[in-house]
Amino acid sequence: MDCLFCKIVSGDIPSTKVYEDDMVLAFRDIAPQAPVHVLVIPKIHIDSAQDVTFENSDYVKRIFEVIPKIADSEGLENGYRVITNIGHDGAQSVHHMHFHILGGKAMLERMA
Ligand code: DGP
Repeated sequence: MDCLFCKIVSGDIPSTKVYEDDMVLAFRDIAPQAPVHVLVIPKIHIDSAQDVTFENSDYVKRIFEVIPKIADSEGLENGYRVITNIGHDGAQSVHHMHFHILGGKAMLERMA
C-alpha cells in the first residue's frame, strides 16, 4: 500500500521518533504548527478515526494511554491540544489515522 505513514512505520521514510512501542509510533511533524507538534499513529494502517472498529480499537486505546506520557516528556504541563482530522472536510491530508499533539504555547479558543 502506498501510504506515507506506513513507510514511516517500516523505516523506509525517516522520522524523528519521540515514542515507540509494539502498537504505536510517535514522531515530530515535518511542518510544526506549535513549539511541540507530535503525531501519534497506529503501526497498522487505519485510514482515519472514521474507520475505528471493535477489531482495531485497541490501537486507539493504546494511543490515548501514551499521549499523556509523551506530553509529560515534552514538558506540556500547562496543557495541550489533541486533534485528529477526518476526510476532506476535516482537512485530512495523510490517510493513515494520526493524532496531533500540539503544545508549548496557549492555543486559540477558536478551532474552526
Ligand atoms: P493532516 O492534515 O491531519 O492529515 O496532518 C498530516 C500531517 O503530517 C501534517 O501536519 C504534516 C505531516 N507530515 C506530512 N508528511 C510528513 C512526513 O513525511 N514526515 C513527517 N514527520 N510529517 C509529515
